[in-house]
Amino acid sequence: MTSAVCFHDQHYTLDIGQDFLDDAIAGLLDSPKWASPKYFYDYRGSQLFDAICNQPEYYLTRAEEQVLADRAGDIAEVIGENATLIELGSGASRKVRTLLEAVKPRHYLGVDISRDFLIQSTERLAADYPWLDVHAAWADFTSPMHLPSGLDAGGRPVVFFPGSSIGNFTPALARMLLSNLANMLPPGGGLLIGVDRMKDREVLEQAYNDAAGVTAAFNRNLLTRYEIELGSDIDPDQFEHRAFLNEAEQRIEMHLVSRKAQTVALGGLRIPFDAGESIHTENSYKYSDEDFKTLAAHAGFESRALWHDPDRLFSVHYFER
Ligand code: AVI
Repeated sequence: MTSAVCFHDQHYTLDIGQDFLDDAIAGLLDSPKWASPKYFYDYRGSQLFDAICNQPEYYLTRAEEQVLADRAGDIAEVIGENATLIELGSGASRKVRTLLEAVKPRHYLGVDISRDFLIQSTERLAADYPWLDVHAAWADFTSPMHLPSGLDAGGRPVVFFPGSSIGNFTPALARMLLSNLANMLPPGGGLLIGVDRMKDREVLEQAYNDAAGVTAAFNRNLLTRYEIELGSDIDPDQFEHRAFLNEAEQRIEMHLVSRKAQTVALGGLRIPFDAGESIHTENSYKYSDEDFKTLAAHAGFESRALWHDPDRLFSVHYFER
């Protein structure tokens, strides 16, 4: 599937290349069972993720927003004038507003897998910042991308990858994704990236088990998509949300655990679950600053700046190719 959205008379296309049913079946036939977290983000999933960001336990968003607000001037200085800002996983495009106001780039390109959410949020940006050339690409940014022509303003192209979304990839895949970005950028191109830091188990586990149950709803929404979009008879309520720190792997793991022995229909197959059997739905890796710099260096990025919130919960790194 290919789709493009454009504002201000410019357009291009990117391949989304997703096959939801094949991926869902592959994950549920495997042992242990898994699901790809990229499928969290349909319209409802994106809304739920937005609601997670407002939960008191989910410190990541507030900490990153504080870094961006406190350091907007420093960030603008390292990026320079006439930049092109490419936001990956732009979602509600909230954090980027602080940056846009400080950096005043010439072009903005939002890239997201959630099409309608992307269109809405980039349309809002285009309306709110009439001086900005706004583009949107419905794309799975885990595939290699190229910089669309027409976005060259003589300034620096900078990828903005907020939210510690890089943590949702294994370190090996994260390195590959960063290498793809490095290949997409010209020498001197920038990468402004938010990375969650390793910390106490309690703080981390609370962030993924909010009292209001929003993260649980976000996790189960994946199964609602299997039900509605893939015609499965799976009942999301028969699966329990579980999120915990796997200290050895330095990651939070999210699972959906079957409340009973059951069989589920999907794509013409019948898939058995034992009581207590889990579907591993997400990893959220946490990094020390040095470990993340090393990972980025292996992908071809040099560290230029690093900022933290006052409680040092979260890091915003700036790298150049
Ligand atoms: C998008 N990503 C960085 C979030 C995270 O913290 O790993 C997704 C999320 N999963 C549960 N809560 C939030």
